[in-house]
Amino acid sequence: MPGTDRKGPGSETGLLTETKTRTQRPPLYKVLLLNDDYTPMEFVVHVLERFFGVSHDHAVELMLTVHRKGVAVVGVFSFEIAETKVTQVMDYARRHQHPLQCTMERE
Ligand code: TYC
Repeated sequence: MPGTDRKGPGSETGLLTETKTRTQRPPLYKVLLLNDDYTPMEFVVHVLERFFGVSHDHAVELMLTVHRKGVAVVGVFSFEIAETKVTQVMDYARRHQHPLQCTMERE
C-alpha cells in the first residue's frame, strides 16, 4: 500500500529507545476503628497505645473521634502489617469480651 511504510514509529534512523521507569509503591491500607455503645473508653485508649504506639493524649483524641464520628483511621500500613493490627485488636477485644470492631480498607 502506498505510504504505509513511511515514518512509522521506529522507522527513523538513529532510533531512540525510551525506557519508562515506574517506581512501584506497594498499596497502603487504612486501619479503621469503629464505635459501639459498650466498649469502655479506657479500653479503647489502651488498645490504641498498645497496638498503634501512640501517646496517651493522641490515643484519647483518636478514641473521642471514633466515639463522636463513628469511625476513624488509626493508622496506615502495608497489607501484612494492617492485617496483623486488625487481628491483634479483634483478638484482644474478644478476649476481654468487648464488641470493639477494627477493619481495614485499601487507601
Ligand atoms: N462509645 C463508647 C462508649 O461510650 C466508647 C468507644 C469509643 C467505643 C471508640 C469504641 O472504637 C470505639 N463507651
